Amino acid sequence: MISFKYNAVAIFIMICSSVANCQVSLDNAVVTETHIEGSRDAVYDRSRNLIYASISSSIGFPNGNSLAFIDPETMSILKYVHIGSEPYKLKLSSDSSLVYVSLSGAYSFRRYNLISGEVGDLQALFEPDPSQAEDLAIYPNNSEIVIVSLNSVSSSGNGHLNVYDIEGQMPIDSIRQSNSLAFVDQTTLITYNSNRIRRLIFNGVDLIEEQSASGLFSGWSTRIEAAAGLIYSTTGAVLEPSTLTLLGTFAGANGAVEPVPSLGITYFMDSSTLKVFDNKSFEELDRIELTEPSNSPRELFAAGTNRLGYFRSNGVIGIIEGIPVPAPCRVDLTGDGDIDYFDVFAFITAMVNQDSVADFNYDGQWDFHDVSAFLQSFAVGCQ
Ligand SMILES: [Ca+2]
Ligand SMILES: [Ca+2]
Repeated sequence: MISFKYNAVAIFIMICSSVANCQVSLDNAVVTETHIEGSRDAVYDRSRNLIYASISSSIGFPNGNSLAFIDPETMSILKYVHIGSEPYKLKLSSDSSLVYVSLSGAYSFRRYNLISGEVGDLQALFEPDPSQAEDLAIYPNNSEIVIVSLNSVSSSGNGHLNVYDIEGQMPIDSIRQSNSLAFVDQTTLITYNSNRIRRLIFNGVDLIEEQSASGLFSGWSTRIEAAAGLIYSTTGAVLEPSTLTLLGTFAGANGAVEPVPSLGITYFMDSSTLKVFDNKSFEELDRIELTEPSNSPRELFAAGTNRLGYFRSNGVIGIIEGIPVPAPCRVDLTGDGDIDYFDVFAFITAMVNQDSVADFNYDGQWDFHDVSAFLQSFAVGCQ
């Protein structure tokens, strides 16, 4: 593992729509890049303060074909869990209970249960030819149900959607041309394909297309993300999902995106530059140039308080510290954006099961101190 750290060069640009956002600065950013051998994707678990990376067979026995657990503070690998042939895309459920792992060598996916440590059954992907998962969207109302965009070996990326529950594929008519997927609320799924956006409703039984629109933004490799009820694209476009209309486009934005709606800002990162934008004016607030540019990041994600993480396709995981990112909302245990009775119930269950999501002070014990910390966070709420 090779790791290096450097201070990025900051360039401040005085364009902002509010006094608060005029203070958004990347001047104190510290970038640490670590090559995680064999890694093909990475996600952050806000409840456990861990990064999970999918590790290919290329690193050999015994750690190839695994899920790696990484400490974002030190970037050390805590453990590997054997997961199957050529793990690739990862998705974490909003309640932090399951990681979905697509297995491109086995044309399948499986669930890994973060509470029990159980490796779920292989679920083969056919449409009807063997397929790989191009994207996965976990149903917010039930983490065991997932909608998968299939990429068949016989045709490239036509975005055929299948739905799977714990028993296997559900008898639901597929919808095509949906390559990048994002739930904007409990039941509304937005999908994107080269230049067409669709709004689908999934109620756990049926998947129904409500509306589609084209020409709002385009590109084969463009992807979408949802945050605070809006859709953000890697082109810089922001979309109102209820009407499929464009709200605006961040000027000069491109690359992996991480919206931070609670601070009114959005980050974008390309091969060499991290930029931060104002969500109201769509103007750039600040940027840093990385001194070691390389492959464009495929993912940009919040990785704890004042910390972003990114994943490059060459297996590099980067951490940028000292920039505005709010503390993760750990008290929202159900991950639905509301702090309520259901989170209290989830906390009690997690305490009884000695699940790490309930270890609020990270000391490996489940006691009064965690209850106290949880109640304090519950009273304060989240940003
Ligand atoms: Ca909640
Ligand atoms: Ca504890």
